[in-house]
Amino acid sequence: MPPLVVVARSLPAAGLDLLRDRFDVASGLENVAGAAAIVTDASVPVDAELLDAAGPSLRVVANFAVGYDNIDLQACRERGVVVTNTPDVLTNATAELALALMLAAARRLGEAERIVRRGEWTGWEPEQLLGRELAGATVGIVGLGRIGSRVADLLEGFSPRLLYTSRRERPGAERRELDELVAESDFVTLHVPLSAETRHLVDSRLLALFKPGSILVNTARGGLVDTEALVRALRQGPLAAAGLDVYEHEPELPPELLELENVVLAPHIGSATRSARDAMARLVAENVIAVLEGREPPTPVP
Ligand code: 8YV
Repeated sequence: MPPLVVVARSLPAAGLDLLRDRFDVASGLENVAGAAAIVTDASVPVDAELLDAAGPSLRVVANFAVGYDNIDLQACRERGVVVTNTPDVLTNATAELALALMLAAARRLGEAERIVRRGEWTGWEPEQLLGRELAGATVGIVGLGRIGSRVADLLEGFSPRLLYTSRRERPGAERRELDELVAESDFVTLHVPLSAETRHLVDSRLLALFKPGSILVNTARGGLVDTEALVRALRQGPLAAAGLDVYEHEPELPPELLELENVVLAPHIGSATRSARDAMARLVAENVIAVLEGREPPTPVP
């Protein structure tokens, strides 16, 4: 009998076909007993209970995501289960969405589109929907890892003044402590993983330090931001606007956020391009195949 691979939700054919060629593939966590591999994504919590439901046959949890805050790594380690993720292949797609949200929030695109769709556009107005320009602005990148660095590369044509928080150095950009970065930036974009240390990194204390009229973009994880404090900062300042792709309790969004005109809301689509999702799916399959064939997987989580 080939090993059982259980796909918790779904996986694009680019990866699924590779798995089906070699293994017995089932979908749905109700089939997890006896699985050698589980394919999860960011919306699937992986805890001791799930690992024990799979049982001692389980060798790998392959996350269809670069972020792995949904996985209890300690519980996996204790059971000798390897965890893998999908870095690199979604870096550009996610960085492009961060730029899209910066521009959309700055140019009030959501609000503008709603006016047109409601049939409320009565003609060109000299001072309607005035926004701000990204070119020449000060952009603060929180976390200069793969995605944050790609955002910095993509921003080059806008000739921004770039600030960042990170251990690494970036020539041509200035390193700052987080408090200083938010106080100086016109745009702040988040690119750090969610962990116990970074949960509510952007809280009411930090939001009070943001530059008046600035814009916050979050394509990382909703838990990085205290949503209630964010709503207050969007209503009363100092934030002029926000562009969000991720939320604290996805897919639930607080009604206060939905009512605000100055926030652009996307449904967690950072990596949602055909090429990125296919490459992620292939990498998931390569990780599963490597572990089940007794090899080192290409992208293990450390
Ligand atoms: C995933 C993401 O598509 O990779 C991540 O960490 O947030 C997205 O690219 C999504 O989380 C589903 O796993």
